[in-house]
Amino acid sequence: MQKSLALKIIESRLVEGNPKKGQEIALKVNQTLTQDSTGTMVYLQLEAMGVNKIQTDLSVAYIDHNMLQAGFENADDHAFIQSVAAKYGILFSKPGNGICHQLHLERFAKPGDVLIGSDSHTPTGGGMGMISIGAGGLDVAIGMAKGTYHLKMPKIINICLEGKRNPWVSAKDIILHILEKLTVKGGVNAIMEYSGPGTKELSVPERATITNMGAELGATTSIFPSDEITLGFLKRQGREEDYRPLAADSDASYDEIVNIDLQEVVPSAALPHSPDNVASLDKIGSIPVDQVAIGSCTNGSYADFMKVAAILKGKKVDPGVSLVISPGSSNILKMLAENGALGDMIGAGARLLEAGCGPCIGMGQAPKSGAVSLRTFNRNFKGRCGTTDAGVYLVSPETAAVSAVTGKLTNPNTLGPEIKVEEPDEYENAEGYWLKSKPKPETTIEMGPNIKPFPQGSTLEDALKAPVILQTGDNITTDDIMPSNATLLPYRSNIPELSKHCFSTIVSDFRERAEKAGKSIVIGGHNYGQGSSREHAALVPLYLGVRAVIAKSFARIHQSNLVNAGIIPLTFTKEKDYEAINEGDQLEIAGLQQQLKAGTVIVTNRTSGEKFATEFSGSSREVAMLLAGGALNYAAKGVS
Ligand code: MIC
Ligand code: SF4
Repeated sequence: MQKSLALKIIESRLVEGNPKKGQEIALKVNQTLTQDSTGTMVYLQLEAMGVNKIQTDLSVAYIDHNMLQAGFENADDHAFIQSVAAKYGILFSKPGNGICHQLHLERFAKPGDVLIGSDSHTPTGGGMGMISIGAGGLDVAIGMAKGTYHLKMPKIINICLEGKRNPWVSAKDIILHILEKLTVKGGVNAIMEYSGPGTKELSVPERATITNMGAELGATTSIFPSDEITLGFLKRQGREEDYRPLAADSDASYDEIVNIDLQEVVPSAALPHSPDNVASLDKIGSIPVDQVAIGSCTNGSYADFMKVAAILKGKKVDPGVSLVISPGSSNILKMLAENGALGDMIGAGARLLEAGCGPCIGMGQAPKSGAVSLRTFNRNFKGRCGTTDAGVYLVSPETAAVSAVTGKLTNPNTLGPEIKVEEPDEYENAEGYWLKSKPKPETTIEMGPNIKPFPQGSTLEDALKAPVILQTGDNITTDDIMPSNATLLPYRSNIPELSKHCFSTIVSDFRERAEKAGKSIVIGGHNYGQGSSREHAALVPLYLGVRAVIAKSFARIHQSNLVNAGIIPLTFTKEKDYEAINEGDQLEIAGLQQQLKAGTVIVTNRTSGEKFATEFSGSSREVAMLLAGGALNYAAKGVS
């Protein structure tokens, strides 16, 4: 059989199972990355596992999310992570160095390797021909401890890029076009493998923009071939030795093929409040804009900012617009400062933030009430920017920059000939923010007062009787389940405090409902738990007594996080049974352990008297985890 690139890499790193679609496999993990807002939990779990030595070739702990230090909490988390990094010899990236995905692409992504990261945008590394997968924190902790990662073998979808793009069509417009076509569910349980002549049109940072937003398709990961363009990028990064040419066989077989004609792609935006709500700029029209934010792990590259600077040079930001810029890494910031581009942006009236996630995760720069905010980011879920009634439009850096000047949504093609930016001969490699050391097992772990023990599941009871305390619609995000913003991110290591805000975008009294019920069940629609990898969206419900979530379908990472936490994720066998359930209904499951092993779980609705069937789609290993009360209890039993 002619093989896809993804299958070739998976086979080369396979340690368990048969890579057939839907079957559980385990891969050797070469690299891990964590960021601080999920990292505190990862390292608390690593410590709880009593690990002596980590098993990866490289593990990196980045501080990039919780950068506002309005109180001691974030700084305490940073100190905690720094001390754990020293203990295990994990490379530590200090605050200010930049966003994990941007830095990892620059310095460490390696064609053919396997990376797992406690952040859903880890697939950014796919731009470099590596299998890089976003995972829950506990999976990353286990990845470090055991050097392996379990997943269900995804289907492999080939996205064939054909034709030549038109002037002013950016990589962002290409992925928005794919999102419009495939939707936020289009990549669930799939690897998106790019091929075709159109790939030769794209630099590594542009490929990374596309693989980054594969997360918004719900994909397990996305990957580009490793070719002469990859080699060029690695040379500029001074690490040519990491290059390996990698591609699919010429007649590789795929589960699905999607052809994209680049000629058809036009400058576009994702309208509020979903990344797949895409329309062309011409169709949306020139709506007035209040805020423009440029940066993030999607569009924080050197070339992105050089284009922005070229558009802004000698001009002035519109009086009604607040333009905020946050380059993806300190290396990029330094280059922009040294070559004058930063001066051009500041001269036009841009507000400069440090290199980090910043406004993308609502850490400051919440727009004004009812604002239209154009962002070069990847998610525009309601309220994520910090202002519930603001509308966020996801756009390319070129569209963002020209609109900042005109004060209204503007197609960059109105600027005339396209601005082309060459990559520099040599990328910067600022050493000042990295802390490298050999493992120092004697290191004292710094635990500030905000760091509280995390909840753990208990052995599964054989009968569950609990009320439905919430019924949600489709596409509920982890930002809905456990919102994140400048007020809440400081509590990522304090589950009791976070629990006050669980589901607060949907109902104001979820915690009260849960406390009243003791044990409870949540009902969801399709794609339940899409978005981030944050396991807090499972740990907080666990803490509040949620024992099962029954949904029409789940997003991949969240489903694993539920199992890891010891909450049972079940899917309706017949979707129409969702309609027959009401909040407050008492549900009962008898013989739970046996039923889970069999894969079909019958639920009795004691309120209506009806019975309905649900499925558990996990592996036998995951059943064993649920029986043990979650992944940590399971690991403690000495099984992998
Ligand atoms: C996000 O973009 O939603 C985040 C914040 O990076 C999350 C991680 C988190 O919640 O800490 C993600 O994408 O996984
Ligand atoms: Fe950071 Fe935003 Fe990227 Fe998440 S999506 S890693 S918050 S820049």
